[in-house]
Amino acid sequence: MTLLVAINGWEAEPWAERFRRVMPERRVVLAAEPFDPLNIEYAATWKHTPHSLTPLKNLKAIFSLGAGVDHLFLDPGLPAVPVARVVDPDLTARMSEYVVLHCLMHLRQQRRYDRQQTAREWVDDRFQPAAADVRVGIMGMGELGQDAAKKLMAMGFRVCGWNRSARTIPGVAIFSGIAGLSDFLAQTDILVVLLPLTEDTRGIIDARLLRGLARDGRLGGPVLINAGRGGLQKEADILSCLADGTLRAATLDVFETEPLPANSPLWSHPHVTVTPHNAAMSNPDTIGQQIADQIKAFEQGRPLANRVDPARQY
Ligand code: NDP
Ligand code: OXD
Repeated sequence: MTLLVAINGWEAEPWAERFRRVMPERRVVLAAEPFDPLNIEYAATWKHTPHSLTPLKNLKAIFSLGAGVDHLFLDPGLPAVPVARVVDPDLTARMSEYVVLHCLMHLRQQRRYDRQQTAREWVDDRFQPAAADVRVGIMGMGELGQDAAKKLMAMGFRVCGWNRSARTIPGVAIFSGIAGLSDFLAQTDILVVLLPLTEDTRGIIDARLLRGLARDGRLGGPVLINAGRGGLQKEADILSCLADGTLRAATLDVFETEPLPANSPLWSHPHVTVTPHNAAMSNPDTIGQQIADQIKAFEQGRPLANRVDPARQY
């Protein structure tokens, strides 16, 4: 069997090299190389070129090399075979590092101290809120949201979550569906977005939603952290909410257009922290081995792990 590695936007060679090492009995080809489409039984992809998988008539499964699968469903020619995504403890831990780091940056006002250091200004603030005074609301209590919640609680933050379905998570009040959204927002000082991008969630982070965040928190105004997908947010609304005080600050890892265009006002906004969609990078070492194991199990007749539901798109 042959595995096709079809990647745009990331370096493909380290993935092919890793797959060759962990599945020496199989052929691994890059999309840029010549290959017979009828020999391909598996495809491992990140933002593959739309329609490029359509000729793979013997394809048995597609593996997303990221946790998010919105890139797959952008392809109208996606073959109707099972799709699996990444669920990886390494990736999950990286995302929680990012979320905890940026919640603490906002709690401890680190961007302001950076500016003060540049200006050589000594301002002695004695009365800073503690993590226990701050409420973090996580939209998307899946693999990533649940781990981030645990680690935020270990730091002392008060955490609640918003999900599609109801679920019980010790120590975390869970709100579900559109019916639960306004109560969730009303008790959130720092909004952490870890939702997948689907037809239901596209553009959900808009001015209306941001106006629903708590106004009585200890940070002097609500804060947004989005590490889910750029398509979830309306950047013009984020900027207007920062301008009129609806939002105090934002940390954004993902953007409507990536890379973030050089002329975006987000780059130079004093209350916006920009990171280049690397909150949690997929690691070929861990994920290459997982996909090799998944293929082996699948070929032994076991169900594909981390299967994506095409109807829900996550
Ligand atoms: P999961 O599928 O495990 O979790 C998704 C969660 O979102 C589920 O709890 C689900 O609720 C909830 N959800 C989905 N749709 C809705 C909706 N319409 N309303 C309310 N809740 C909804 O995904 P992960 O936690 O593994 O990953 C989340 C996202 O993080 C990825 O899709 C990807 O976009 C992003 N990501 C970003 C990275 C980065 O570097 N910036 C790295 C990795 C991932 P329910 O369980 O009830 O269905
Ligand atoms: C992912 C990502 O979905 O890196 O894994 O964005």
